[in-house]
Amino acid sequence: MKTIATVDLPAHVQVPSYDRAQLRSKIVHIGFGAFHRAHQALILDRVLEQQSSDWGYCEVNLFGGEQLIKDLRAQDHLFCVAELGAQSTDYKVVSSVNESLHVSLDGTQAIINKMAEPQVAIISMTITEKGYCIESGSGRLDLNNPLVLSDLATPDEPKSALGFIVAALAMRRKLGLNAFSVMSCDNIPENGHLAKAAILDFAKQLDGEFASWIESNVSFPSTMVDRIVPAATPETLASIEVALDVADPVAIACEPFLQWVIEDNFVAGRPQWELGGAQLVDDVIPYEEMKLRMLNGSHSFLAYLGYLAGYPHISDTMADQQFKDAAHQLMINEQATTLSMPEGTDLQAYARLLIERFTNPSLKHRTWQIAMDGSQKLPQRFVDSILYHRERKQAHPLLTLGLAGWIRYIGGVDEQGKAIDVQDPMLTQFKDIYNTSEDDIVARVLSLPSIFGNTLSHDKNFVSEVQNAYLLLKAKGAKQCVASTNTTNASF
Ligand code: NAI
Ligand code: CS2
Repeated sequence: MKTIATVDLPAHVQVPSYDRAQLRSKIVHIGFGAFHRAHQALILDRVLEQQSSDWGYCEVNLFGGEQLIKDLRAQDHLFCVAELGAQSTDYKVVSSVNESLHVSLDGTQAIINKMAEPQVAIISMTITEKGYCIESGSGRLDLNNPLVLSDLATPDEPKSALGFIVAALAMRRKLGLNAFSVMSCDNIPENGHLAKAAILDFAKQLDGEFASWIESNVSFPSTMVDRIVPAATPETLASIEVALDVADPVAIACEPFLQWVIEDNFVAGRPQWELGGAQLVDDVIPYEEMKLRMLNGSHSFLAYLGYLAGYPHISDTMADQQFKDAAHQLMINEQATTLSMPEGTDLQAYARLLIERFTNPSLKHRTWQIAMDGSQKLPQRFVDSILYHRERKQAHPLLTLGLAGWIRYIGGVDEQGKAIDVQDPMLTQFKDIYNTSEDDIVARVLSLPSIFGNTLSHDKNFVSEVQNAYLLLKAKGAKQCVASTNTTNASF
């Protein structure tokens, strides 16, 4: 069978020029999904183009993505990244992946053994927000999470990413090997601290002394990761096939923009990511907050209200001037104002760039995809900023409207009366609230402590503001509400 690895690709496709034989699996990455291919794997590839180095990836999938791993192996671990600009597309073959494992193809032990090999210096992760099994209210491990309960009962047969990491660290300690660094590349605030809390809480349940060993030997650098990478669709794969002249089922399309800010804190070395465009800094937190509130916060606002208004993609919401203005105002008036950034950061320019990125018509990023897992995303995207404003008695009408949009969305019925396919780990709780409430849906949703903490539900004015926005949404629909909540008439 012809694959990307066996054919001569057309001249407009950038192909690797370095010797792959030197690569070793020094980074084990958990979560070979859309994002990792177009971000960390591509950045390492850029580094390898500029410097002779043995840093390579072993990709691991624990949940789903089995066919993807089979396809990846069938094409010698090569795949194409297509960067879709508003006018033109660049195609690049990424070759920084050395090998791959899947729990159902290779078994649990093979993955633990790989992570315990002496050359492994970093375990990185893009496992989605819910992969960390954290209670967002407390930031601690959720000891009632079914995966955690199962892994603590049988630590040699882990299922969660945390369980695998802890089992591999136990094996390394037993073998007298050094530890590795654990690097989260997920969209969660202080992702390094959160990964550390989850892993230490998990290890403490097994053995306090082992947990202290982890604390002294493992580092957990935080990272801010950014590139819009929608899920691959048959249409994007078909157009990439035309450009490559061969099918590539592992190919992924994304926007041209890319950013990676990494806390420089690695116990066993790291690639020279700077050569691939990453920024290595001492403190990532301000960059994370900027991105989570301004980019992801407005993404979620557009996703819930855009979906309700009947817009399938983010670029469709941007073609509606009222949505575009509202997103910009949300960024500037209600998110940027909550941030403390290093001197010289230009948040106005950042917001302008975000609007331009969201507008890219080549990028078919579904509002439904971004709307997924809201219970895991809202705390860092909306709630932290809402708390900031309420402490200062400042108005936040767009955050309130976004939140009301989410509450309407999780009700599972759109403005045309059609069912919404709501995907969320808390779906059962949402359904229970909707099925057993009369007029108190909003109040009951706002009383979910794992999303909203314990103070907001006691703030009567806040609850009634969200209730009013929710009722208005029901009565008038998302388009009218977005238009009437725009606080200035200035068009962006
Ligand atoms: P995806 O759906 O393509 O891949 C998700 C990956 O997570 C899969 O490899 C799956 O095996 C793994 N996974 C899911 N649940 C898991 C669990 N409980 N434990 C372990 N692994 C689990 O999604 P995609 O686009 O790769 O995004 C993944 C994450 O990357 C996002 O949730 C976000 O935190 C981060 N990210 C994504 C961006 C994007 O635009 N797609 C941009 C910036 C960050
Ligand atoms: C999006 C993000 O799916 C979502 O929730 O908001 O994945 C977004 O595309 C990225 O964070 C951009 O870096």
